[in-house]
Amino acid sequence: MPRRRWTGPLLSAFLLTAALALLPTTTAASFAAASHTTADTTPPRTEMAARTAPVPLPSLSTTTTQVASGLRRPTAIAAPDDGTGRLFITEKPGTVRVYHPDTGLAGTALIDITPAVDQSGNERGLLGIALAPDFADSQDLYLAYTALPDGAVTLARYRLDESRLEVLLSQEHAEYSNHNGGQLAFGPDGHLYWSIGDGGGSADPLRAGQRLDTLLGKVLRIDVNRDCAPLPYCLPGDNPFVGTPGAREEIWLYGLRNPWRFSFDSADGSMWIGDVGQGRWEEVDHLAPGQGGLNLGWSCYEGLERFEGGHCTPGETHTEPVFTYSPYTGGCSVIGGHVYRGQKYAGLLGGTYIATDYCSSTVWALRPDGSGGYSEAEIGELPTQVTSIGTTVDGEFYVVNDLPGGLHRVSFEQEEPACRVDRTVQTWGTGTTVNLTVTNTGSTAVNGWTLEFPLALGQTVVSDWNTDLTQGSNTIAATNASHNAALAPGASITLGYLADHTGDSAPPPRFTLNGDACAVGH
Ligand SMILES: [Ca+2]
Repeated sequence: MPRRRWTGPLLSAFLLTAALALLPTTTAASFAAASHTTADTTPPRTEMAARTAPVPLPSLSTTTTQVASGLRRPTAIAAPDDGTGRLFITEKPGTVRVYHPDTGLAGTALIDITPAVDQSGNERGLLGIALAPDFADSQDLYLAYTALPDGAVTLARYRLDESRLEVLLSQEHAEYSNHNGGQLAFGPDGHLYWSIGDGGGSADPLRAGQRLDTLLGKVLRIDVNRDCAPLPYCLPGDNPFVGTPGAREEIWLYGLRNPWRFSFDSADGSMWIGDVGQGRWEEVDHLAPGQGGLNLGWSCYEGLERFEGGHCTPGETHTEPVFTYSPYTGGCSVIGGHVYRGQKYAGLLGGTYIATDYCSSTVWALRPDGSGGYSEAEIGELPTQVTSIGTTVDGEFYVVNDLPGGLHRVSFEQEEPACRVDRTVQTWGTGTTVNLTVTNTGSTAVNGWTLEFPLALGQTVVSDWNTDLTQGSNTIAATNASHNAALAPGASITLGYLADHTGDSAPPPRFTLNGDACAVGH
């Protein structure tokens, strides 16, 4: 009979951090990689991924170098394609700052629209920026912000050479201060895409996600290169709801909660969205180029799970995320990133999508696995409170982080993990049995080990084998038994446990062996 010292799951102190999150979820829930169901709309791009990124995802690691400080709650990064090598960085109060690798962060703001910006609450402010494709000539850029006096989410053109702000489109958003969305990006079709959250509060009280008569809970698509009076922009004729009675014709995608960050893959035009979850699931969506009119589920679904108390429309088809995780063990809000298409690390992660989480700072690498699903791995950590991953004109990555106010250059390298854990899981009713095969993939022998990993929300270990296992708040520490303390290079041992669960039976998503992160098999 194994010794039992389990204290049962407790919510961890990260709730305090979550309260500060720019994109907070409302409760803590457990952190675990979920299944990676492939939606019908997944683009067939596996050949390119396999050709350009031969390094297995678990062999990648991420490092960052801080290059600037003193930013005031930075929210987004844009790179003008004008030969200057600059980065533009938005700050929540309503300013845009300029960074150049040779001269650093300019002290004076390039743009200041603070008189127009409602920056009250944690999530309101200047949130997004996109540069016109012809910015070098036109000096036009686009800003997404919450506007005074009522917090309306607003899209405006800013004419840099005239310092003139011209509002194009706004959506009333007075009731709650959270879930403003805020990403702006030009698609491969030259149209401008803008994400707006569901109007805020909790559990979609406005039922916005599934409604087509509101811009809340949507990604919009408009043509800002022309105007169609009385509109200061035009509605692309192939927008999915053009001519649909009662629908807003700007809508491109619906069923979103708070799509804080999305991006287009510059190689294939597919769209990646990080949609911030409520309490149980954060998600990443991947949509084929030109796929408008899709219903991404909220608030009928949160991630892959039916959302209790949500609003469903009978007969609707939902496009599932390609990656979900539960924030219980340290995350809170997904921060969608980009597919790496730069040169410097092309041999390591070309074609790989990188995302993170505001609270856990975990770096996730995702890419199609060649058989209809997605491979994923955790490949290190970014600095705390990253709000945006941005790219240079050449596709290299930078991040900004919120309250620390820093700008960081991101680097990648190949680093073989010293250990690998393969998981065998059997789940039934309210129980799950997990066997973990731990392999020493390093070059030095291990004598005495502790394997640490998180448990999903509501899981409680009942018994263990081949280990002496202790359950803390939501973390397991499994130490060697007397007969399996030695682990020679290349050798494996198997240990396991039986746990009760209350609905989330996901196996542990990550492991450390004596403090070193392990690759995770299946
Ligand atoms: Ca969804």
